[in-house]
Amino acid sequence: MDRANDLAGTLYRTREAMKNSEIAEVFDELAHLLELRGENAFRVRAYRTAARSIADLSESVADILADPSRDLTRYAGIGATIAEKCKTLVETGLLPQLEELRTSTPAVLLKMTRIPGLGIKKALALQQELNIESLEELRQACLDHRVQKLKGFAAKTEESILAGIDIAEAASLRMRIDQAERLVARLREHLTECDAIDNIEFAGSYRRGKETVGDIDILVISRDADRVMDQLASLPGMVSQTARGETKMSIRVDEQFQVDLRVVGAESFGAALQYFTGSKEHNVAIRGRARKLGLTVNEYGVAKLDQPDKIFAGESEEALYGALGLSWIPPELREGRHEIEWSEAGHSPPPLIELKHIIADLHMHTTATDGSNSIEEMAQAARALGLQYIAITDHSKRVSMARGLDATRLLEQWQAIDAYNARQNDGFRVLTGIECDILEAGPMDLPDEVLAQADWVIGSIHYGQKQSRQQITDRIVGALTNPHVDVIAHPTGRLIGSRPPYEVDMDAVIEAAAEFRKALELNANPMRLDLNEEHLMAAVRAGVPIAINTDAHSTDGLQVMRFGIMQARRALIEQDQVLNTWALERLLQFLERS
Ligand code: DGT
Ligand code: CA
Ligand code: CA
Ligand code: ZN
Repeated sequence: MDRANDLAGTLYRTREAMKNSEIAEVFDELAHLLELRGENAFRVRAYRTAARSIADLSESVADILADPSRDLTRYAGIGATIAEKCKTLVETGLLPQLEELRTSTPAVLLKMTRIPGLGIKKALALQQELNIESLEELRQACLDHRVQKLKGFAAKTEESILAGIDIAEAASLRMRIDQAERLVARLREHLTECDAIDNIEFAGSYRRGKETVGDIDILVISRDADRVMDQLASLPGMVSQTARGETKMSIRVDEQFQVDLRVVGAESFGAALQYFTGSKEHNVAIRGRARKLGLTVNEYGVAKLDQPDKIFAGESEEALYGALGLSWIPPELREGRHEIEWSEAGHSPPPLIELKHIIADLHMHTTATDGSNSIEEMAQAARALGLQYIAITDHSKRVSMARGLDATRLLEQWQAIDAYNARQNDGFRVLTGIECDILEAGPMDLPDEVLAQADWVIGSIHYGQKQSRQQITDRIVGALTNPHVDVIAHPTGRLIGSRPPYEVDMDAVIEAAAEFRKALELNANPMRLDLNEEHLMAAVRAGVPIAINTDAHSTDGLQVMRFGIMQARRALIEQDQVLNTWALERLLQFLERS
């Protein structure tokens, strides 16, 4: 049998087939890179169209390909070339053309396009006309005012580029949690093929569920470190080795992600896992506690101070924490705050929210605006996830780019929702809702008498994000005083790694939410995770209920709830503080709409 086929066959069986959203992402990236290289605009557009249609398909590309009686090219936007690439992606998880483009595109161009507001054309012009080879050189060019002398660049553009360089630099340093998750899956799959490996854990900030991750820390149990390291070095894709010792190794993947590997024996796996999960602050506190007990802790286990060579309790984390008189501490709490005090005998940390507690999702879009699925499809997908009710919250008319709804279209949508509910007999309920813009001047985008008819009203800021702190705060607090507004979505507007939060006085917002008995959203999209941990803790302290929502724009988008749960757990949030864990009657009572 042909070896390539054989390999593809193996991968096909062991890998979870690529999801449509992942395939779409590949084509989007392909389009982006081709565009960066000044490729033919038709080709670029063809890939973008393909990405869009694949993301919108209601069936999985992998399933269609697996069925010999069906033909992927019969779907709109998918020609023979695209279909062939889909096949490669589904079978191997990789696209050689993309890998090659990634390596041959000047890294500085990629980095420049991460500068907010700097498009591809401007980035290319800067790179070519000023011979820019790094963000540092670009910064200097801005400081020397060489940028504003170029055609098409104003003094104001130069200023905003300068401000954006920090954001672009930070973005290229840390990966978002969803990127980390994908890299972890890729590493896990590849390492699992090596039979010298007895166990694998991913430690560090990834295990602690931080919203961004600096590098991936892999811990492996094996007696043959060399074979493990060879296996990691052979990871398919763009991999360069940056360091290799006897039991540890570092590699760089796709020119941007750092991965650290450590190989340990089974007898010290728990201690190593504890040590490399961190955080550094948590570990410092752990060592402090050990010393008070006359003990010492390191990555091999625990020992008495006067017998440092007699190491014990290294095999598991439970054993290690237990040896210090502590109960096991969930990784997402290990930040060196109060977790050690709680876990001292008798005090366990509060019972944290779990994904299974979530029975509703109260922020999502449909084809009426910029979503890719219908009300029925969103409801069906939510049901399949075990949810009991959802709210459909499309955009209001101000968001014209997404064909936001005016009162007439909104009322029509609500009629369709009523009709849908009337057809159900399993208790699942779709609430009528709206994501209503808080206009630049302050008022809501739709009249009160319309909002009054909704089950659930979200207030959101999408425009005028550059306004002053006072203006933005007044807008949000103003919305909270409107009796029909129930919640503020993504309250600070940040996009992780690409857009800073707007200037807003969150203390004032939280205070107003508490006073008017409103909720605040934790947007679970890994690009947002907004509110952040600190604001979540302050909100909960003030008694403000949190709505953890996906803001899904497709049925796939409903999957991101897990990222929100992780963020909430890190903020010590419990089930009862999350409004979409409440039975529908309780929610309606809270909303005074029952
Ligand atoms: P990251 O990668 O920046 O998102 O954050 P971490 O927490 O994954 O940090 P990393 O990768 O530098 O190190 C992984 C863990 O190893 C860290 O959480 C705790 C442990 N560790 C590393 N260096 C030190 C150190 O100098 N002292 C102590 N106590 N622990 C360390
Ligand atoms: Ca790390
Ligand atoms: Ca590391
Ligand atoms: Zn939304």
